[in-house]
Amino acid sequence: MKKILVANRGEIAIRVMKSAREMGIKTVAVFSEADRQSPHVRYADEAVCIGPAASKESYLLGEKIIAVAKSLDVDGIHPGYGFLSENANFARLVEEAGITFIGPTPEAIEVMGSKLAAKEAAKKFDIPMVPGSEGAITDVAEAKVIADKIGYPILIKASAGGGGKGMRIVENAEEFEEQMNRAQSEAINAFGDGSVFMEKFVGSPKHIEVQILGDNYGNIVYLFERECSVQRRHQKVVEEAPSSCLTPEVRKAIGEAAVNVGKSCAYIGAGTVEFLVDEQLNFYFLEMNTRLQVEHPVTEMITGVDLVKEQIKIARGERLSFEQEDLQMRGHAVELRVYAEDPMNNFLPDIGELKQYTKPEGPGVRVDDGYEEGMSIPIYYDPMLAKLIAYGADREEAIQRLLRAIDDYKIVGVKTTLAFGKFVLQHPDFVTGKFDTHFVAKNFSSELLKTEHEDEMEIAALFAADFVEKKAAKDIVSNLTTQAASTSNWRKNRLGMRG
Ligand code: MV4
Repeated sequence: MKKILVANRGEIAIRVMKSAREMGIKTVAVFSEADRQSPHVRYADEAVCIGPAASKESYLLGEKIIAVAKSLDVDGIHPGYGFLSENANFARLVEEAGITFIGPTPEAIEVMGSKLAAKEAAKKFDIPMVPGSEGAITDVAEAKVIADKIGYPILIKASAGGGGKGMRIVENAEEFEEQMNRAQSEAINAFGDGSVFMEKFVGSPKHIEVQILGDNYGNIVYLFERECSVQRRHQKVVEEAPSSCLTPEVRKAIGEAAVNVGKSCAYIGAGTVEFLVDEQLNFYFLEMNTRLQVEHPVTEMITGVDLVKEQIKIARGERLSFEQEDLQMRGHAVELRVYAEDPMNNFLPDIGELKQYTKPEGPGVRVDDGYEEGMSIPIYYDPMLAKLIAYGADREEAIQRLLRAIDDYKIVGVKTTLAFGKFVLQHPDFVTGKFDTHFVAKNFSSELLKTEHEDEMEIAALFAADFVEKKAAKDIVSNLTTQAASTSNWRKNRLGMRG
C-alpha cells in the first residue's frame, strides 16, 4: 500500500494520516468548500475538493470519493468514523473499484448494523444478552405475553437504531401498545425501518465497550475495555481505559465475549463491542460498532498499540503480530471530548473564530484535534473541537493530568465544554468510580458551573479590592482582564467586560 485516501475531515483525518506517514504511505485528503483552510487538507500530500459544505454534497458522496481515489492511484481508503464508515454499500463499491477498504467486510458491517441481526448472530456464540424478545416484535398481544414474563420496566428498541433514537421505556402493560407504536413510528421516520424488539430495562447500567482487532486469517484479540458511562443525551463526554469497576476475572470474561461477537461475523479490522454492565458486574451484549471509534486513543495509551497502523496492516493482508497473551494494559488513560458548545446554555453549539487557541502540552498529555488559531468553526459538522487525553501511572494521576491540561488549554472566541469537563472530573462520584449512564442527568445543572466560578470570582474580587487599597488598581484590573480573556467567554461575561 503506497497511497491512502482518508474519506473524512478534522481530527480523525489527521490522526489517520499520521500513522500512514509513519509507515511511509502517501496520503490524500478530500475536503468540502468549508474546509479549504483546514489543517487536514494541508497535512495531506495531496488534497481534492469534493463539493459544497453540506456533508450530503461532499463527505457523504461515496462514488465521487472513489472517483478521486482512482484518478490519483490510491490503493486504500480509510473512512475514519461517522460519514461513510459504517456504510456497507460504500465498502463494497470501494472493493469493486479495486481499492482496499481499510475496515471490515461489507457483510460484517451489514450484520452489525442491524441490532436484530447482530443479536441473532451473537446468540450462536453464547454471548450474555439482556432477556428480551427473540427477534422483532410485531404482534402486540404476543409481545405483552413476553413482557409479562421478563417483567417491567422493559425497553423497546429500534433494530436500525443508534444514539438512543427509537428507544421507549414501558413501565407497565397498560402503556405497552402506545409505547410500541411510538417506537415503531420513530424508527420508520429516523431509519426507514420500523422493526423493533424489546429487552428488560437495566436501570443503572455502566457502558463498557471492548476494543477488538481481527485479521484475515481468523485471529481475533481484545485490547481490553473502555468505560464511557459519562454521557449527555447519548453524546459521550468522558471516556477512560481501563474501567475503574471491572475485576481481572470480569475483564477476561467480557474480553472473550467480545472476541466471540467478532467471530460471529468473521470480523476483520478494528471494531468495538458494546456492553451494558449492571451493579453486580453482569454484562450484556448491546451492539457492535464496525469502525475506529472517537475514543480509541485511551486504548492506544494503555496498550501501546497504534490502532490505525494495525488497521492498515490488517488491510494489507498481514497477520496480527501479537497474540492475546502478548497484550498487556499499563497505567490509565482518560479522554475528555472538548465541544464548541455552551454548557451554560443547554449545550447549544457555538460557532465563531478561534481567536486564541493554545493547546496543553507536557507529560502524559495528548491532544487530537483538527483546528488551529484563527480558524472559524464551521456550522456544518460535529461541534467536537478536540479530544484531550491524559495518561498516568494510575487513574488518579491521569485525572490530575487531565485537570492540569484543561487549565493549560486556552480557547478564546468560542464557548467550549472545558469547564464542564472540569466539573465532571472533580465530582466525588466520578473520582470514586461510583457513576453510571445517569451521571450527567443526576449531577449536572449549569447553575453548578456558575456557583463554582462565583466562588473564584469572589476571591478575585477580594484580591482586587485589597490591591485597590494598596493603590495597585491598574495592575490588577489589567491582570484580571487578561486572565478572563484567556480562559473563556463566560468569565468575561461574569466580570461584565466586553471585547
Ligand atoms: C439499554 C439501557 C437499559 N436497558 N438497554 C442507549 C443507546 C443504545 N445504544 C442502548 N442504550 C441503552 N440500552 C437496556 N436493556 C440503557 C441504555 C442507555 C444508555 C446506554 C449506554 C450509554 C448511555 C445510555 C444512556 C441512556 C440509556
